[in-house]
Amino acid sequence: MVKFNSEYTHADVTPKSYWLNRRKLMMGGAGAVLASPFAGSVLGKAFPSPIASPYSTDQEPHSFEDITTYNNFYEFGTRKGDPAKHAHNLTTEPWSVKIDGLCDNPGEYSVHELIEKYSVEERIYRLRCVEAWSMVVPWIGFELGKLIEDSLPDSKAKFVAFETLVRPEEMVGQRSGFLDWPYREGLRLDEAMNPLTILSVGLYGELMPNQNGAPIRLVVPWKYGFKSIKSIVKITFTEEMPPTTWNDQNSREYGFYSNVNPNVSHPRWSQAAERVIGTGLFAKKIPTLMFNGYEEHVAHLYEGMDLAENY
Ligand SMILES: Nc1nc2c(c(=O)[nH]1)N[C@H]1C(S)=C(S)[C@@H](COP(=O)(O)O)O[C@H]1N2
Ligand SMILES: [Mo]
Repeated sequence: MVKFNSEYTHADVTPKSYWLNRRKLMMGGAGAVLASPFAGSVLGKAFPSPIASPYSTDQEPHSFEDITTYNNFYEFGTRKGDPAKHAHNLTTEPWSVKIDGLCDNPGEYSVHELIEKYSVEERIYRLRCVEAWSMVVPWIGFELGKLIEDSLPDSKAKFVAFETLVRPEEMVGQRSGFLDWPYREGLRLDEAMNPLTILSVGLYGELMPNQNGAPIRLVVPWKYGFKSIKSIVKITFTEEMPPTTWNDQNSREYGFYSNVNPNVSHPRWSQAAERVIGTGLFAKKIPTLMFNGYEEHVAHLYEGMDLAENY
């Protein structure tokens, strides 16, 4: 069922041995040392032997091809194949992320600086789109919480807002007004600090493919995919709940929280089950799990909240 990426056949390492290695690492519990990502590894990969995170699911990742050809990235068009067709036009170097708002240590960092500073690891997470499909992705990233701690948010900061680049010359979808650009997302500060929340800079050991949100994107595995904003240029600490793209576009269909919840239907379709990408349009759907299966790590964040009300 799982297809391995054909582009992943380096002369000296087969996909199979890569995964066997990873499994060995996980079982041995020992973290492999990550070579400097830009130092030119033997394998020619950006992240040749990433540390395997205990937060990873043990499900098999989807193929590189599935992950990079079936995308949502409206800056490059509204169809699933559009990002793979058009995202190569995006210049991702140089790139910096600005940290501002209610914090004592604002700043602006290049993606290289962030990768050097924070320990990058592999996080294999399920991604569940609000359109009721899912896939499993071997992300490379670091915990957003570490960057937040270093930014010293002040006591008034309650939320974190994110913004994607606006560059219509390179992002063909931004030449239309389909969404109100920039794409915006937000998290409550405690959600952003949860160790599951990562900023991702790659997948399958490589730097992030453009269609997946190069050079740096958010991944929040217990929320619907649209919360995981791509190609981030700004992170802002706020007191008020920040506006978010899909909530602005249609607040009846998309709430701020957007936690994966099989018991709360989208107004136009059920969220109780999902189609696993790559298994075919007519394959049987699988049941969707509360918080996308990450309940033990995040349920406490919503204690006392009505999750049908706060969708
Ligand atoms: N900037 C931006 N980020 C975005 C989107 C988008 O259109 N623009 N789409 C979101 C949606 S709906 C999903 S499901 C995921 C898809 O991520 P993937 O293409 O890497 O699977 O990206 C999210 N992040
Ligand atoms: Mo999505």
